[in-house]
Amino acid sequence: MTIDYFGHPLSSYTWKGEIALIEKRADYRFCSIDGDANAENVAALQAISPLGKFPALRHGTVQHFESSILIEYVDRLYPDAPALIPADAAAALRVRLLDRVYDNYVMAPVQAIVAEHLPFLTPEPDAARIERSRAMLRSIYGWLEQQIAADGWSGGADFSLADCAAAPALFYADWVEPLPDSAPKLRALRARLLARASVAHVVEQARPYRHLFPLGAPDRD
Ligand SMILES: N[C@@H](CCC(=O)N[C@@H](CS)C(=O)NCC(=O)O)C(=O)O
Repeated sequence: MTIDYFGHPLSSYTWKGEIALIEKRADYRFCSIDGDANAENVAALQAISPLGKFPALRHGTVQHFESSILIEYVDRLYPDAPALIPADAAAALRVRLLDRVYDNYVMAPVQAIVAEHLPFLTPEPDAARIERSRAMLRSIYGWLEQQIAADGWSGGADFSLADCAAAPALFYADWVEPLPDSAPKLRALRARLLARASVAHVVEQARPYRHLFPLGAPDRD
């Protein structure tokens, strides 16, 4: 049975879940919530996700929102594809930790900065909030640089849930607060992630929407 996957092509958390669907070779249909033509998809999303946040998925009678949760569901649904959450308990904890770090300490400040640059959300940008969020990013870049291996993936030797979170987080974070030269492993990880087919797919899918992102470097990547 095909999974209906609701999201927006430009959305970082939509990328996160779709990267997992592609990695797991899942049978899914991308149900875009972009524009007036997709009112049915918007209504379906709102019926699943209490605040209308995306992504969400529907698989028969099963419904999930929250990207990490729906990735866990997809991971178990397709056991023949490489696991996104390791079977080993300690390794799984490590992967889940990095997933939380990328969502809460990288994507959250990125979203906060972006919100301050969207006049329909924030008519009067708060410079102090922007600087606090940038400082958070600089701090977490330093921590991540200490954590990752020179040639591995985000949560260990294998591509995992942590990479599904890291790919969009590092993609957009670098547009907002560039990864510094002092974080060469993190910069290399971002490049490795962007070269992966699943990540390249979501990046390409978002290209026509880049003008909607108020910051960044749309001419590269
Ligand atoms: N914790 C959620 C975050 C989802 C989220 O913030 N999605 C953004 C798009 S990237 C969204 O729904 N924005 C619209 C809104 O907040 O109304 C998850 O992991 O799925």
